Amino acid sequence: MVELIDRATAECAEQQRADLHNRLRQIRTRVLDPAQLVLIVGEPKQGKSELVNALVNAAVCNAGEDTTTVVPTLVRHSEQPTALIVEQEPQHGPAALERVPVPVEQVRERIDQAIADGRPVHRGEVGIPRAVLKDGLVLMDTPGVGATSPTLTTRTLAVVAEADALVMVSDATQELTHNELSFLKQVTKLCPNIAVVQPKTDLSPHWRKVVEINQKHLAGAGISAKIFPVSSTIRTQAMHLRDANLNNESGFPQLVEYLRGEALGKHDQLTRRLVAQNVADAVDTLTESLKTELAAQSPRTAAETLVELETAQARAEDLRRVTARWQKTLNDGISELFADIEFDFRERTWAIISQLNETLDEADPVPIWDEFMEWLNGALSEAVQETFGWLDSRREQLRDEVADQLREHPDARPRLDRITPPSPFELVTEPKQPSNGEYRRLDQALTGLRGSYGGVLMFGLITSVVGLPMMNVVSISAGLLLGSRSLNEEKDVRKRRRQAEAKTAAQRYVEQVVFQVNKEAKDVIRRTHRALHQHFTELTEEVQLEITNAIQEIKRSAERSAVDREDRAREIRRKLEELALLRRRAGMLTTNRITAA
Ligand SMILES: Nc1nc2c(ncn2[C@@H]2O[C@H](COP(=O)(O)OP(=O)(O)OP(=O)(O)O)[C@@H](O)[C@H]2O)c(=O)[nH]1
Ligand SMILES: [Mg+2]
Repeated sequence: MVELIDRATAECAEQQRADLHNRLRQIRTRVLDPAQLVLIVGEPKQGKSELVNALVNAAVCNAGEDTTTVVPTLVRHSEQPTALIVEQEPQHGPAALERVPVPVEQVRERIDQAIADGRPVHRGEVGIPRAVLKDGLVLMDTPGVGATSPTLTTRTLAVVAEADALVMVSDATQELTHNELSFLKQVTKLCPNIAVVQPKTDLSPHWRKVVEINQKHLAGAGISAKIFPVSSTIRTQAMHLRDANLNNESGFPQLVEYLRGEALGKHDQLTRRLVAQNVADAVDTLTESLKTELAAQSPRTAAETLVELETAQARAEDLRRVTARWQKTLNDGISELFADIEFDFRERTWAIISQLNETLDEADPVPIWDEFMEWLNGALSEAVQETFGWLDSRREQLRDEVADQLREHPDARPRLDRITPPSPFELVTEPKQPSNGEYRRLDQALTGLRGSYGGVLMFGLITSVVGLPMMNVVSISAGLLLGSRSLNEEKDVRKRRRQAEAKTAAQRYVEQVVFQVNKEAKDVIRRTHRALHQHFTELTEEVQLEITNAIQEIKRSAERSAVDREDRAREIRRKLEELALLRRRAGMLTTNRITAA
């Protein structure tokens, strides 16, 4: 296996693929390392640390109701008991680690002390002589994940990828939570070798029920993991009393058998799969890029070169035609917009003006003035909105028309920001309410008097013929009648004058708004023209450059000597054969163990 990795690594180095090269180096270290790492993970306070202690029958990890594991502890086999505190030394580079030896029986206190002193503790490492660990089993107690802080989860996840097997601890007092299940789902992708351990069976009378429910949960989530119900407390007691029955009762023998048998047994198979997968991946990537290069090496005949050159030149010619066409479309479209926009808004205001005239022909403008202006402004802003909405869609239409002509870039439509319709009313002064609204009482009295005076005089003279005095019932009545009539006439004249004045003012106002709106709209059109022109010019230039480069490349390649190319092609073909062989061997690693070994 190692030789296979080395061959593949060498090929990667030769093809200057540092990424593939590094990955294979990592795999190599893992294959050579006899240690098989089993990570003990789970939510806080489930009994992870206690489980490790019970497994190795030594209090190497800090466990208890009031202690929380903050840094991982690694427990491996060693003839002599040893303990280390591994500290990160950032001043010696980001990955530099320093190992501080400590007496094994003090390891828990020393780690706590170091953390309390603010030292950058990375993990603890304990080596003890235990049969369980003899075949290279390495246990790692980890800080609780999930509930307390999500960063712990990410840190643990990074380690999970390195682990050979995973033991998820969730105590037997409670079924697996939603969080625990989703954590399991997440980690199966990184490490398919998983067991669920449920400690504290001594505390939970219903642990069998819990295990049964959890089996269903796991099946439902599509996770294939065995469940081991155990009691760390009973195991510790059994070890102390050397009582085999009690040990059986603790559930640990099955767990130990699993860890030493299945987890370790599978290790070899997993490593094979890992190596096969990664070597195959690397070889495939190399093959692919070599094939591409080989295709480029095939010597072109003079005729082929000529055809290619002609195609490229035809493209250039085509581009020139297309450029002329889109420029014409854009310019025509813009001039049309200029003409249309002027007419569009004016047409919308005609309806407003005719309604305005109608209103002011009938009503006296003075009492309704405020209401009238509110209506007028409302109608005008509605018209402005409509005009600019229309302008927006016309701009998009024009952009699409131009873009359609650039077939080389069918999706090359610039985004046009929506125009915010202007508010022209700020630039135009509102018309004032018509003057002479007030008709003073004294003036009214005088006008009435003037009318009645004539009436009295006229009818007084007529009635005086029949001998009545100048001032009589008839002449006075006639005076009153004529007086009120001339008063009414005068009021009417004044009202009409006000109406005429109001109409002129309102129409002038509308004219000014029209002027401002047209000015704004034309500005928008001018800006659109500039933006579209710039965008499409850039696009055309890009295509132009691409074509020029292609033509140059064709010429260069035609000049390159055919002999050189033939040499390189031969070399590539030879490499490809070698890679194919390597690929076959990687495949055999998982199908046929004897030949691969
Ligand atoms: N009765 C009983 N108590 C247990 C068992 N396993 C763990 N405990 C107790 O549960 C508590 C938590 O155990 P720990 O091993 O510290 O839990 P942990 O998962 O390491 O906790 P964190 O490191 O804080 O995440 C301790 O008080 C243990 O004594 C068990 O099998 N039976
Ligand atoms: Mg712990």
